[in-house]
Amino acid sequence: MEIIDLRSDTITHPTPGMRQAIFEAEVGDDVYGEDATVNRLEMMAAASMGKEAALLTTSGTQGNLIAVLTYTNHGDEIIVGDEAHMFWYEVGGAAALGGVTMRTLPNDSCGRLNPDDIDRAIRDKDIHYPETTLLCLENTHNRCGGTVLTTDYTNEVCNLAHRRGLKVHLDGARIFNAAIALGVPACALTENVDSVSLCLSKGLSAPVGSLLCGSKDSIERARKFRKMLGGGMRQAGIIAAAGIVALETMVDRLGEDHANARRLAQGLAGIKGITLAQDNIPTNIVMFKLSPELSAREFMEGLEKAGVKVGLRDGRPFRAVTHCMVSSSDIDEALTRIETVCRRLRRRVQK
Ligand code: TLP
Repeated sequence: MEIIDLRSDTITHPTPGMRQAIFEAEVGDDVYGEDATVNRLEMMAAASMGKEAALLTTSGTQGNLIAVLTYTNHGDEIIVGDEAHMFWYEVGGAAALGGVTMRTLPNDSCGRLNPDDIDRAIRDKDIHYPETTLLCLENTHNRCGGTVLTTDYTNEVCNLAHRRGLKVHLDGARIFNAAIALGVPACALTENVDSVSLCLSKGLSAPVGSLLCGSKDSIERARKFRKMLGGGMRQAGIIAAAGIVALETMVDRLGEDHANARRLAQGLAGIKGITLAQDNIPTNIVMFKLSPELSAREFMEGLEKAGVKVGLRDGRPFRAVTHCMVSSSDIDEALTRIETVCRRLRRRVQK
């Protein structure tokens, strides 16, 4: 039985083209700035985000943390959404290693922060207060179900933050999903942010790596923090080679993942015992819930046996993520298996 793994797009493997590029990669010592493949990837990423420079980081988590270190001083306060990946899933690194407090504001169902809330949360100058120095956004928004922030919204909150003297960092782990969903170039979504961290190892299927993109000065500062965190890699062209193939070949196909996510959502909505936990499915993430009489643990056990993997965390809705390793027929097969598991659970409850 073939396992259909919908836990995350991070489970994707490098494509044959990536493996070939890794094999042939020209390398050098990147701490000396001498890895031509890393340099090329960083230039490509910067160009795609409309920024002057970029820095290859080991992960999205590292890229976000480096952005915090770059734009803040110890003791500052940063504003993040209460559903932000940076707040939930990055081990509190901003606080532990950056020495900043995270002021959370409610994310709405689209992953937005209310501009008035932001305005109110920014601290005045007062001897009692920490300095508010950074606003963090997320696009697409993971915990809000792969929702997208539009260009207009992003520009509006960037202008507000800049007017009040803050920098803006965008967690753009899935920024290309947002761009494809909106039909705009990715750089339109990043024009006014000071930095953006994009991931190669999610929907783009590369094995490792993210890129922090920003101004030349900020990336120079960021490079030093990457070294401090132990992220100064040597012949990293091995990683970057796959990243170049990812940027060249895997962006335009993301629409297929979005179509498969909609197909999955439509199918799930038709299964008795399941309801969708979001109104629409803009990208590749589908959140869904079980009727209260069905047990989440038994559902997960049933799925495991049936060879379907989905995500479940913190008592939240289930999460299914589409990616290039699942086809539309895999989605149909997953739906058949999920339906069977649900039917069995319902029967057990009725007995
Ligand atoms: N998200 C992972 C898990 O950590 C939850 C996933 O499976 O979705 N920003 C966003 C919006 C992310 O979704 C992730 C990964 C990251 C940052 C961190 O990236 P990595 O895993 O490369 O550190």
